[in-house]
Amino acid sequence: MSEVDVKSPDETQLWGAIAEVTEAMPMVIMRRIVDQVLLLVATADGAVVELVDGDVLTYVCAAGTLSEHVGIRLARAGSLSGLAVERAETLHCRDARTDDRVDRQACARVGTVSMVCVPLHRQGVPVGVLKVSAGRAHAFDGEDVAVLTKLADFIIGSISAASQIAKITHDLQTGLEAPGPCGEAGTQPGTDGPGAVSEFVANVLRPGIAAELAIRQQLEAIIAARDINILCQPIVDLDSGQLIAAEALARFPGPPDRPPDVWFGLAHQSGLGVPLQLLAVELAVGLLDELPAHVRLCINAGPDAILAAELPAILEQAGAERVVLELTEHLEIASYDQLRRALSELREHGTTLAVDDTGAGVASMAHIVKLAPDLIKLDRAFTTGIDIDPVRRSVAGAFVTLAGETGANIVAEGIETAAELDTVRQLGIQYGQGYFIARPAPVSSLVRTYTHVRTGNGRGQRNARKPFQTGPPNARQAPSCT
Ligand code: G
Ligand code: MN
Repeated sequence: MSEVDVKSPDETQLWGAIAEVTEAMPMVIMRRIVDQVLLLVATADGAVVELVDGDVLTYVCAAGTLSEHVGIRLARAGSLSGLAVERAETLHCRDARTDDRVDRQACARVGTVSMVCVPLHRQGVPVGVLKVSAGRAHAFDGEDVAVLTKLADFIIGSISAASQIAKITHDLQTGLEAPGPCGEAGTQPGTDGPGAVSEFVANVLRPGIAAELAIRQQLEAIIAARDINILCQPIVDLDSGQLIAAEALARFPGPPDRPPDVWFGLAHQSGLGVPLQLLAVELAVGLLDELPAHVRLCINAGPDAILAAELPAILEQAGAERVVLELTEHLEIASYDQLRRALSELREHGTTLAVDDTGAGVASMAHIVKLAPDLIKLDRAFTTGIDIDPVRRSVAGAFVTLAGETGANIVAEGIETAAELDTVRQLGIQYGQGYFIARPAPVSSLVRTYTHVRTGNGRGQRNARKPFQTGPPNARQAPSCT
């Protein structure tokens, strides 16, 4: 397995990210201004920043009742905004229907009856207007006018600063790219080059952005090189010790050494959650050939991966009917209907469903109720110390009942001691997984050793029920296990 280099994101990516932030900045600031103004002046129902464009004022950013009018252009002449800009003075209109200074037609069009227009000037040059409006007369008082007037400098300062930063950053980039007058690169000696500068700028504008990009690059490299190692951990019948299934567990190359759930979490944040999960699924099903034909392969998948259009084809390649998808808890389910539809397509091809980490959170209970899984994987939290804790025993017992009533099989995860194994078996849990039985290992070593797994006294196959084959209820497609 090749090591992934942990280095800073490359120059173009960093500048690209900076451009994304800076281009959006003046707009983001104006958006925040209009939103906050609506909160500040409680009687306002609309707020807008209008910018001067020759003889016209354009609504560039608006909130509340004015938000639907973004983009409209109104003549400066004959409007209260235009007059406020011209006089460089805050103007207050108590009733637009009787006020000669306003453009009545325009007011009627946008539903404004009273308003305050605050001119925005930069170094004496008119830039635009901040206007708050209301659909009723006399909505504002002298105090509103005073507060808004006081804020004008701050508002124009924020908008100009954002625009200026965008310009300076652009100039800085072009300066660094172009060679200096004597042919030297545009960086100062003693710095770490344009990479360090762009990283500095990026991190000032949006803290952590360079680190995010570096992680994204790492993930892209992992996906491109298909650099995930899949280990398998046996799931056995606790009575017979027979290997029933194996859970495929992804392990990622370092450095840095991160647990798989952290990698998948980072991938999700970077927008690469689905491709990374699908790669793990694809690599896992590739191991099916190496496992005995009766052994199922349990593969973890979030709801987003289950909904991915590519998943059925990936499973089809290698024997969908031997795959058990373990639905993980980490992401919220946007629509159970949608998920059920995707699952029923997968179930038609014989793939079965497990609910992973059951009991760890409330989501797993909803999954069981709404998705009728074929298999319930009882979270390690219940297994740990189950032999000495009556509460854990009673909760586990309740899940055994639930599984029985819904026709699902049940696996105890995380069995670490003989006493835990004995206890879960006594509670009627038929299948188990955990370090006491075997640690995750390469598939070849699992195949070599699974017959020697420790499962207590190995009482033989007492239970006639076939592994993971569920009862007849509802639409489940129980594949045959030989
Ligand atoms: O959430 P899920 O059940 O898929 O998590 C499986 C993880 O639990 C794997 O990373 C695996 O290495 C780990 N694991 C498996 N068996 C045990 C166990 O007995 N004890 C502990 N602490 N971890 C285990
Ligand atoms: Mn799992």
